[in-house]
Amino acid sequence: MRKAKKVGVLTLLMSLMLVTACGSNNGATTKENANQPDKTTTEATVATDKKIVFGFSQVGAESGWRTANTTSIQDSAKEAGIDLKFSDAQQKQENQIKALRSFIQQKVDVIGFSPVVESGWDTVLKEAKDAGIPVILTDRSVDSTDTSLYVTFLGSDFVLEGQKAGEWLVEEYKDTTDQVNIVELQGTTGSAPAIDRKEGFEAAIKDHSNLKIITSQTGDFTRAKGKEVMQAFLKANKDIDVLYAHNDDMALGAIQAIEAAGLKPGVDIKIITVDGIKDGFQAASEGKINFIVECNPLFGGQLMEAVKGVVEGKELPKRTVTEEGTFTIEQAKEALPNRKY
Ligand code: GZL
Repeated sequence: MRKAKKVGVLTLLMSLMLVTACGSNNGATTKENANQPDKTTTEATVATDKKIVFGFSQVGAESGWRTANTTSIQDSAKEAGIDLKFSDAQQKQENQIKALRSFIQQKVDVIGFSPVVESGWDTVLKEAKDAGIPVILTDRSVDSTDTSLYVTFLGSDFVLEGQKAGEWLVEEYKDTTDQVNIVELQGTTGSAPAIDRKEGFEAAIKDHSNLKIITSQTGDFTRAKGKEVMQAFLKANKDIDVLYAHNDDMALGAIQAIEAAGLKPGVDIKIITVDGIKDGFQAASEGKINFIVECNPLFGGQLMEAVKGVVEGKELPKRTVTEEGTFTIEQAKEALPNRKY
């Protein structure tokens, strides 16, 4: 009898425990009950605060700027306690589209990406919108006319960067009417920085007819391609006065070609570049680059604030421009020890 009684009490206790466990859904906060304001869910939500899941598709690892940008994003996600799903597209749009679709399938909380080129995003951005996943653009923008497809765009003003480069050149040659032959190494064809840096530079020099872009070609933002294209420029043009490179990496590749041709970079051929990576500052401090327009990749912290803001339902500005400066040879020498990337 006593044994039977014990079993009865035990069964009763176990059934009680079972009911309690189910009632509090084991502390897990699922999406559907996360918004129910009942006490159990609130406690469960607070007690097991779900980490924000942020899917980010990066252009690639083509330049020192990009590497610094990736480090900034990954470190900032860790500091912010955000679960970062990171994908490197190796500079291919189809890889970025694949990554965005995978993030949609994973039902991440927010999607971010730096579009390798401006066009061809409407379809996948509509898929994200239909899935109710907000999208943040960083670094480069898209040419979509439907700005409801993304919440905000955080990045530099590339037209202004090109303008700053052109304005330095106008100042540098203000005392001559001789023709100044300029060769241009463009960034990735179709990318916002390549399109806009060209536009800004041309606008700044347009009233100075002696400042002539005699040839312009993409070096795809890489050192190897920058060197290769500069070799071709040198072969085809005997009298080059200035190189305008859309980023430091192409300029650094071009410097190798200029030196191999027996010419002095920064002296025989003046060099203007954009980004401001440490290697660029090093070359400038040696007098091989004459003017650097900074393009700041260290916006990881601002990006994570934007991700949190979106999740909290905050109103974000459609456009946030990153702060950046310019550096002559003397200024680069001074700044080099403190450069972070
Ligand atoms: C600019 C960024 C560009 C850099 C390059 O914000 O998109 O891409 O200027 C990088 O170095 O490859």
